[in-house]
Amino acid sequence: MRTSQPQTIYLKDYSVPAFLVDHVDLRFELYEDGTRVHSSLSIRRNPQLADNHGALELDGDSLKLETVALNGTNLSTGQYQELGETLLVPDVPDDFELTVVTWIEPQNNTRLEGLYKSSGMFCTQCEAEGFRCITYFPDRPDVMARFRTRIEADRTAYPILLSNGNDVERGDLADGRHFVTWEDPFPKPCYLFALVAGDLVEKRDTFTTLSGREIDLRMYVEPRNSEKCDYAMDSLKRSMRWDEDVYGREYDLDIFMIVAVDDFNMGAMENKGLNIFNSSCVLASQETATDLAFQRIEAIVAHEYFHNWSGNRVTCRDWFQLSLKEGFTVFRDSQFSSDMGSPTVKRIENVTLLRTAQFAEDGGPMAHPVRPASYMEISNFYTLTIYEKGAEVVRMIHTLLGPDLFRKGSDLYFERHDGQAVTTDDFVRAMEDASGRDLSQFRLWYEQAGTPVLTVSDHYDEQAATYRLTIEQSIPDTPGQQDKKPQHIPFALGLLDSNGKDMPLVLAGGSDDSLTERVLELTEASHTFEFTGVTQRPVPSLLRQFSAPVRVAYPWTREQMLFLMKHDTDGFNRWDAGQRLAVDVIQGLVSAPDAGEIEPRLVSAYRHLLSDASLDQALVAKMMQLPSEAYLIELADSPDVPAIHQARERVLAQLAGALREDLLSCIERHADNGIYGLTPEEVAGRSLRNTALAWLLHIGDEEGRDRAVQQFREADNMTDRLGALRALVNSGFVQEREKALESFYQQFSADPQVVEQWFSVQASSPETGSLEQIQQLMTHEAFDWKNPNKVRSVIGAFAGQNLAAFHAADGSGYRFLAEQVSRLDDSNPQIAARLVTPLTRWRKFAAVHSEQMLSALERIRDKKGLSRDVYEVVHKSLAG
Ligand code: 0A1
Ligand code: ZN
Repeated sequence: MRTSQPQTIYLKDYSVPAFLVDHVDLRFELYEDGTRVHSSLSIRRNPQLADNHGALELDGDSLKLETVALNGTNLSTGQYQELGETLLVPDVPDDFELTVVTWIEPQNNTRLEGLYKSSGMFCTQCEAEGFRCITYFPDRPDVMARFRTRIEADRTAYPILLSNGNDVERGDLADGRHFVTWEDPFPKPCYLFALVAGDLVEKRDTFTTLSGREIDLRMYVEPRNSEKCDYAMDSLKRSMRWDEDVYGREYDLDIFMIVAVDDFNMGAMENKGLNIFNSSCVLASQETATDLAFQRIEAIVAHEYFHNWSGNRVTCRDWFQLSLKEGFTVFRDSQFSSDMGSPTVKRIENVTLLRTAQFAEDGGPMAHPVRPASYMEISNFYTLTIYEKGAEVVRMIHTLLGPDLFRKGSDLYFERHDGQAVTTDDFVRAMEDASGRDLSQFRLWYEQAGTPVLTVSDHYDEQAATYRLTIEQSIPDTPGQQDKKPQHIPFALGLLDSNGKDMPLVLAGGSDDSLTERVLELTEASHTFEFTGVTQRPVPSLLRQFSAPVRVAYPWTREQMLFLMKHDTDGFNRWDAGQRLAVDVIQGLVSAPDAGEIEPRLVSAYRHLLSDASLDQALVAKMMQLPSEAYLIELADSPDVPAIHQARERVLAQLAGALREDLLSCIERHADNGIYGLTPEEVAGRSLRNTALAWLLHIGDEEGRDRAVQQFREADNMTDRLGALRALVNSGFVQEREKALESFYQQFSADPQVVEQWFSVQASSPETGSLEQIQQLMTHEAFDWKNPNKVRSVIGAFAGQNLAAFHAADGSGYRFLAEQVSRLDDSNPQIAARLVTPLTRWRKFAAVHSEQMLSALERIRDKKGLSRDVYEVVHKSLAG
C-alpha cells in the first residue's frame, strides 16, 4: 500500500529524466498465488543533463522485491535501498543493464491498477501510474522504451496470452504451461504497456489501410459474450477509415486488439495495439444494449483507436499535459460521432454534459485549469475539465483557424513530434506555425480555470438602422486563481428578422460581404460591435453551435425564446432556446410554488414539436427532454433541491396532461416496425415514443400504462424494453412496476451489463430509490463491491441522479455516501474518490444542507489510513 503522506506535485518543478530506458525485457510467470516479474532494463544517463552523476531512482508500489542485478551481477542488500515508493541504486555507471525481479499478487489487487484478475483473467491498467505496481521503473510518460514481453502461464486456464505489438515466439513449457513473446517496435511510455491472459474467444476481421497494408483486427471476450462483438468491430473499422480520411492517420502495427473485461475503473484504455475495455463500453447486441449504449460504444472504440496517434505516437511529457492527448482525442471522437450521425444532436449531447457537469466542476473546490499547475494524485485529474473542456479548447482552435488550416496544424504536430513526449504548448505552437495566427492570448484557456461569463446587452437604433451589441467577459475566481485576464473567445452569432430569416451581418467599418453568420473574436473585457443596414429590430441568436464553453447572460424575453425555438436557423440554438424557456418556467414555479397553470405558450410550443412531422425528428427528440434536475441545480444559487424536483415534476405533469392526445399519436406514429436500425431517425423515433410513454405514466394514464406493459413484454430490443421499464418504475403503478422489475431480472440475471442497467433504473428513481431501497439493492445477489460498474450503478446513480433522495433534509443521503466512500477507500481508492464528488459541492447549498454535507466530508477525512486519492478531494473541498 501507499504509505507516504500525500504531497503536492508542481508543474514548475518539472525536470527531464536523469536516466533513459532504451529497452525493456519483461518476463511474467503467472500463477494462481502470485506473479513473478523479471524485468531487464537497458538504461543510460540522459545526455541532456549536465553533471548527471546521481543515483538511479525507480518507482514501485506494493511490490515484493526479490533480486536486483547490475550488468548480470546480483546486488547485495547494501547496494540498493527501498525507500517508501522508491528503489534507489546509488552507484551505477553511465550505461548499464539492470535486472529486477518482483513478486506481486494480482489475485488480491482490488484497486484495479497494475496487474489484476477480473473474472478469472489477468489484465492490466497502467495509466497513469499503474506500471509501478508491476515492477520498479521510471514511471513517467517522458521515458519511452521498446518493450519485449514474454508471458508464461498454465495452458488450459490461460490459452490466450497477449501484450503489445506483434507475437514473435510461442511454445510449450513443463507442467502444462506455455508462453508467448510479444515485441512492440514503437518506443512507448510504460503507461501504455498491457498484458492479458485468459480463456477467451477470439473474433477476427481485417482492415486494409490507405497504403494497402492488411491489418489483423482481433477482439477477445469471455465465451458468453461472443455474440456481442460485431458493433464494436464495425465501429473500429469506421474509425480507422475516418482517421485516414479526415486526419490522414494510418494504423502502424500489423495487429490491433480489443479486450473486454468486467472489472475496470474507467471506460477503456488505449494501450498500444491492445486496447482494454470495460465490458459495458464495448459489448452490445440489440437485445441487451440501448441506443445510448451503442452510441457510447462507437464513440469509445473510436476514442481509444484515435489515441494511437493523439496519445501514443505523440504522447504527454508529464501528467500536467494530460489534456494534450485527452482533449484532442475527445475532440476527434466528437467530430467522428458527428460525421456518423446527426451533428446537431451530437453537439447538444456534448454541451449538455459540459454545462451540467463540467461547469459544476469549474465552479467547485476541485476546479483546475485544462493544464493543471499542481496535483496530489493524478488519478483525480481524469476530469470533465481535462476531457470535455479540453476538447472545447481544441474545438475553438478549429473554429478560429477553419478546417483547412487546422488540418495543416495537426499534420505539422504529428510530423514534428512523432515519437516524442510533448506539451500542450507544443500543440498550440504547431497550430500557430501552420496557420500564421497568433494564439498567445488563446493559451490562457489552458492556464486559467473557471467558466467565463459573457454579459450581453444590445441597442437597436431604428433611424440609423444600426444594431449595437456589447459583450463583457469576466472569469470567476477559482481556488488559487483571482483577477483573471480576458480570454480569446470565438463568439458565433446571427441576427433573425421577424420572419425568422438570417439578416446580413455588416459590421460598421468592415467590408460588406453580407455574411449571415459571423464568428466575432473577443479578446478584451468589453467589446461593442455595430451592425449597419439593419432594417428592423433583430432577434439575436447568440453563441451559435455553442462556439465557446462559456455562460451567456442576456435578458431574453419569453417571446424571443419562443421565436428562436421555432425559427432559429441554427439547430443547436433552437434546442437551446427551448431549454432556456423550460428552465425559465420551472424556475418560476420554484419561486412561486402556488402559481396555477404553467406558461400556456410552453404547452403550445411542445404541441407543435410533437405534431409537426416535417421537423427534424432527431432534434425534436432532444427538444422533448426537459432540462435535468442536475442542470437546474447547477444554474441555481443556493438550490432548494426538493423544490426544484417538485417544480419540474409539476411542469412535466401539466405538459403531459395537456398533450395527452398528442403523446398517444406520437406513440402511434413511431410504432415499432420490427426492424431495428441505428440511424438518427430510428433512434429519434424510439426516443420520442419512450418519452411520450414516460410522460403519460407520469400522470397515471391507464392507456399509457397498458402500452408500456405491452411494449415491455414484446420489445425486440433493449431501448424499448428498458424505456418501458423505466416509465413503469417512475410511475405510481406499483404492481406493474414490481412485476416488470422481477421479470426483467429473471430474464437477464446472467448478463452483468444488463443487470447494471436494472440497478441503475431503480437507484435513480424517486419511486424505487429511497435510502432503504438502496441499502436493499446493496444486499442483492448481483451487487458486488469489487466491481466498479455495480458500485456506480447503485451508489453513483443514487447520489448523482436521484437528487431529491440524496439531498434529503435529514442528511441521511450524505451520511450514507460518506459511509460507502470510507468503505470503498480500502479496496478501490480511485472509485472512492470519484464517489465523493456530489459532497464536494457543499458550499453551493443552503445552510441546512451544507452543514450536513460538510460533516459527511469531515467523517471521511477522519477515517484512518485514508488513501491519497480521497485525501486530496476531501481536503480540497474543506479548504478555504
Ligand atoms: N486514457 C483512457 C482513460 C483511462 C484513464 C485512467 C485509467 O485508469 C486509472 C483508465 C483509463 C482514455 O482516455 O480512454
Ligand atoms: Zn482518452
